[in-house]
Amino acid sequence: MKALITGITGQDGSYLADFLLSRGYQVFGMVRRSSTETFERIAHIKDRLNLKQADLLDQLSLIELMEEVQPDEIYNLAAMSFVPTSWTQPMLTGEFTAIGVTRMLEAMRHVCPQAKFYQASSSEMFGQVREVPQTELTPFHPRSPYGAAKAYGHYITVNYRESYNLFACSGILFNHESPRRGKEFVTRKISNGVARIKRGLDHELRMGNLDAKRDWGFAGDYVKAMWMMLQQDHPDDYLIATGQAHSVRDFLEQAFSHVGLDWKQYVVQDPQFIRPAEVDQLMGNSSKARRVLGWTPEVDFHGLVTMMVDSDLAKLQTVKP
Ligand code: NDP
Ligand code: GDR
Repeated sequence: MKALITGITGQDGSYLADFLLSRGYQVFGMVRRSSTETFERIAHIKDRLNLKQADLLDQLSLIELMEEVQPDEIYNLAAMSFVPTSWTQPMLTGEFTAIGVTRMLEAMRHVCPQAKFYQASSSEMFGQVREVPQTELTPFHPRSPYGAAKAYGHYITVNYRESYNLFACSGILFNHESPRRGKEFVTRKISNGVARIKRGLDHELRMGNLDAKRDWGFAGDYVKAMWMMLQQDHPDDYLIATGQAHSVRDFLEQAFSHVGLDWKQYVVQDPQFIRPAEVDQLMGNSSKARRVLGWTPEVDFHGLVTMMVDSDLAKLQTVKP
């Protein structure tokens, strides 16, 4: 089986590549050209991957990529994924995160319509939530250009499935984290900040809204759900979440206490990290995925926090203040 992953250099792409290689897949990764390589997360498997250059902004590059690879499964994970940047670069976010999905679907429709397609949709589409917990049927109310772009990507995936009979699935994934998470996202910012303070490299951690609540899971568990969706007889949409919500404050408390520190002595609130519009709380009901796919998360909130802090502490072991 041949799988094509866009966004293979990102957090999810790297875990998905690990998972698919372990199942005997031939894994092709789409990477965009840059002056320096961004292969840190896939360095351990790079020799086993087939990396190909193409870009979500360039339709012909996607068509040629699919002609060359002829994939059985396509996982479209590439996107501009950091919510704050979507306010400063809303047009680019729309091009990557929204129209990029249509470019992928068009390439697949023309070159390999029998392939199976996974779209990385997001709980950010729920935004100002209409009900708690959210399900596949909860109406969307995005609160950022990123959330709006993802809502477009979700609907165009459903639309291509219904219009052209493609095997196209949309996974509505809630926040998922890991030691490979980018350092600007709140969980990794905290785990890295705690490790730096513990090692004497920093004395404070500057944060935004501590009241926001998220349903945080482990990325390694969530990439399995992506694959499971494509193994079904029929394409459909699934919500993936733990069903537990915690505040940013809870995350801080657990992360600092794991290394024997009191978070209140180090955290400073900084208005530069407050967003123009906030998503106050997200919590998902993933009973459809649990029932139909047989998916369950294996890492809980405490396990996730300690995994991330321990990993960052280990990375800084030899760094001197
Ligand atoms: P990351 O930000 O870690 O990775 C994004 C990837 O997209 C990188 O490989 C990046 O490449 C690539 N990329 C961005 N723009 C382009 C482009 N124009 N052409 C080709 N590649 C591009 O994201 P995650 O791994 O965390 O998330 C994966 C997907 O899932 C994203 O679509 C995200 O929006 C979505 N999602 C994530 C959730 C989460 O909690 N992590 C939850 C719900 C949805 P490069 O290395 O070159 O920058
Ligand atoms: P999110 O993730 O916006 O949910 O999108 P992020 O970790 O950036 O923010 C989560 C919440 O924490 C609050 N917060 C801070 N956030 C950051 N980044 N930095 C801070 O200092 C800070 N202080 C408080 C935020 O206001 C927010 O409420 C992630 C991305 O992976 C998306 O691509 C994905 O679709 C969604 O998760 C589901």
